[in-house]
Amino acid sequence: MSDTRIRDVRVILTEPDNIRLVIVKIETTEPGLYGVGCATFTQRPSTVKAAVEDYLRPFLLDKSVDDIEDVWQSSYVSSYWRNSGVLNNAMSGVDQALWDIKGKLAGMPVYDLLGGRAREAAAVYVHASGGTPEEVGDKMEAFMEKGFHHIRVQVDTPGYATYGTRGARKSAARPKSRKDQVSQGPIPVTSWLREYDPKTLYAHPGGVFEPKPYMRSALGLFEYIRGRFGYGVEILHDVHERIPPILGVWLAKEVEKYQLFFLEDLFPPEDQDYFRMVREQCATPIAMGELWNNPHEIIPMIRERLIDFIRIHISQIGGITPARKIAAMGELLNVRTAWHGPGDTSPVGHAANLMLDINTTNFGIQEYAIFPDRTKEVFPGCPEVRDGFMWPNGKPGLGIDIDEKLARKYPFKERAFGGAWDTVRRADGSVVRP
Ligand code: GCO
Ligand code: MG
Repeated sequence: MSDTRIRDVRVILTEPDNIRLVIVKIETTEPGLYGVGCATFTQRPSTVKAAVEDYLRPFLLDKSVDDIEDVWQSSYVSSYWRNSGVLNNAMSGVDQALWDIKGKLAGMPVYDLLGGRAREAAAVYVHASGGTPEEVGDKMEAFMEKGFHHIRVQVDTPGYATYGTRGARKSAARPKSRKDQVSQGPIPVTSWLREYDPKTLYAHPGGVFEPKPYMRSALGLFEYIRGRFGYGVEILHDVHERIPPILGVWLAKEVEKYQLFFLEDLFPPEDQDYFRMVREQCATPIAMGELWNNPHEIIPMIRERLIDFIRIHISQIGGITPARKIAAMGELLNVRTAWHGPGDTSPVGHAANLMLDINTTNFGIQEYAIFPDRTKEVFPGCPEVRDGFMWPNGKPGLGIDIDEKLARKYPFKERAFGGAWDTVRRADGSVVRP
């Protein structure tokens, strides 16, 4: 039991790679001893900052750094209403920072605090996307030459907004601000009966998404990839919750022959009961979780083995403390982890992911956003990825730091619409889940 206490709780906002990141730094009464944690909710960063500075900071000052579990449980009920993304991210920043401090005090990496290593490194997957299947294949080939064996593949749906590709907004010029946002009015009824002409579609920032053209493009991509590379490479795909559920059931059955490593976000959380239909009809491996904030969403899906991979964004459920319990539940039911790890998980969040990846028996795969050097310089100790694996550096705590002086070089930029996630719409103008 150390008598080290929390002296200050600060939030650092930075965006070295044009993605807004939120880091919590806990400074202690021990000179020079501090911890860092990821609290990144990139669409609502300033609300997380307020949740930390206005509520958790006064609640935590002068508490012992030792009792992470007590800090988490008391913070969890300190807002009375709980399980929200903003409050969970705030708690995650504190939680991960306290695990970082505990590791530094113990002189060991967090995975050793959790019981040591189940593996030396964590296999990762990276993102290959493109305008055509050939372009996706070329990106895959480049990744495979670098030793990556698991690759997420996403291809444009010509003329439409497609999640995970650069062509997302080809169907509409992206207005600079709300006042530039112009609607060309609804599409003429006649075009409803055939492939839409992108020039006549609703002009709005996120572009137009239609399920069937997307599904045909995705299936064409998998056919092409398996034809070009065979079955020796693992491919993953993210539906991103955009298609009507019954089409998702059909898609899961249709892709079974392509032997995906997993099919992600086939349904939105609101429709996740449909996974029962998928389980009854096919063996396509299912991944879900980045949109979960609440145990009530998570527990049934693991308890009933309705998923194969837990895709939770760890800061969205409150940090390492809850994540390790969910991983343990998954282990008992043989559901594997695949923690969310895009560019809007900070390098500190990737380091936290890695601590669990190294310790957890039911590890599945780790998503990895390839950070540019600019970002790695802001976060010394950013987990290293080579030969398709993410490697721990063995340093105490999370093994990562933040260079605050450099972080200040990348303040948040002004963004139209407050930096909202794209408003993607159907051709009739109705909103599509993101
Ligand atoms: C993924 C995710 C991300 C999210 C993004 C939201 O599988 O990595 O779907 O791409 O869309 O993190 O901010
Ligand atoms: Mg996803």
